[in-house]
Amino acid sequence: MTATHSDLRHDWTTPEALAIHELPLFELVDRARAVHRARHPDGKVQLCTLLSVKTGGCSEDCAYCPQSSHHATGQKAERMLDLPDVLDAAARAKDAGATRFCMGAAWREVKDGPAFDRVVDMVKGVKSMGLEACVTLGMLDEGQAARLKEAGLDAYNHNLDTSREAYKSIISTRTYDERLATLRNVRKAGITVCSGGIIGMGETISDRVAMLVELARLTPHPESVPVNALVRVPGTPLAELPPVHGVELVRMVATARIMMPASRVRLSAGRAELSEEAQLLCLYAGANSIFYGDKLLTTPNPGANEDAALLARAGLTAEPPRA
Ligand code: SAM
Ligand code: DTB
Ligand code: SF4
Repeated sequence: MTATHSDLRHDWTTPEALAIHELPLFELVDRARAVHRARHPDGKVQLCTLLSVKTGGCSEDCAYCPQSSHHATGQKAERMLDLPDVLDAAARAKDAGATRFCMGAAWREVKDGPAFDRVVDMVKGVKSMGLEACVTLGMLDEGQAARLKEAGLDAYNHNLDTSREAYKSIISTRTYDERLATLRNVRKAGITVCSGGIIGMGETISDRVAMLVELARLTPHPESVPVNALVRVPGTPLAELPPVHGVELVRMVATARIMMPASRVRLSAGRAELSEEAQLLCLYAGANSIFYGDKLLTTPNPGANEDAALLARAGLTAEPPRA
């Protein structure tokens, strides 16, 4: 299969995506690999480091999230980090080889005021260090998106998380359409869109591919698509669900790669419970980005040394810093 610009389609349907997702595994991986090689011939892996700049105490009831105040996870509401601490962490991430620094806040939405002003300063500071800057702050209006753009923000993460159908059983405090409205505001401001979801929350395979269809119907496609496996945090309503099998992640990554050929597909939360072989198969099947650093937002991630060793063993190289 030759991938050309005409392979960027926005008219995907769920049955069509399901047929791809359900192909025999090697057939699926072969197809995804062909798209991947045509579109991303350098084969480099983007390393993104996460930092939670405002942890816990969130008013939303997202069933998967350890930071929701609706669940007794033992995660305390902390005060927002100060600018110098964030910049220190960004410098450490850069030294360790990350090219993107992603800052998260446990907010339902951005509110104008001192906290948002501080985030704007964080973005400016991170950019001045030569790193790409990404934030994930909840819902955002057009004016706030424009301010972030002006500060130099490269990407805004806002996940659809699951299908429109399944969304209602995972979150009751906001709607799918609100999620899509924020993505429109981000796009309109000229910031690149990072949006993906989580598998392993009790959804059907149809829900998984329906989420990919929602993402692939966005025009343009999100530049980054994080594929997370649920991190089952004690105290959340989803804590007792069975773990995601590595092959399920491979299928999701490969299907995302085929549907959104030009996007970065990020193998995101859940790697700490995944074998190295399964991670490598995800990277082979189209993932070209990972979260890099000992911690995601509040839960553990493989250590930077472990990831460096994983890439080295496979002869994979990290994306170099931008000149
Ligand atoms: N509060 C903002 C929001 O919800 O958009 C930003 C931070 S929120 C923690 C960012 C994303 O992290 C969620 O959309 C979800 O996809 C992911 N996430 C949160 N908890 C997770 C978990 N236990 N396992 C996997 N992904 C998780
Ligand atoms: C994304 O898709 N996954 C990241 C990032 N975007 C913000 C967050 C994962 C969080 C996992 C649970 C935690 O560490 O709190
Ligand atoms: Fe709050 Fe975001 Fe967690 Fe939902 S996912 S509870 S909005 S921090």
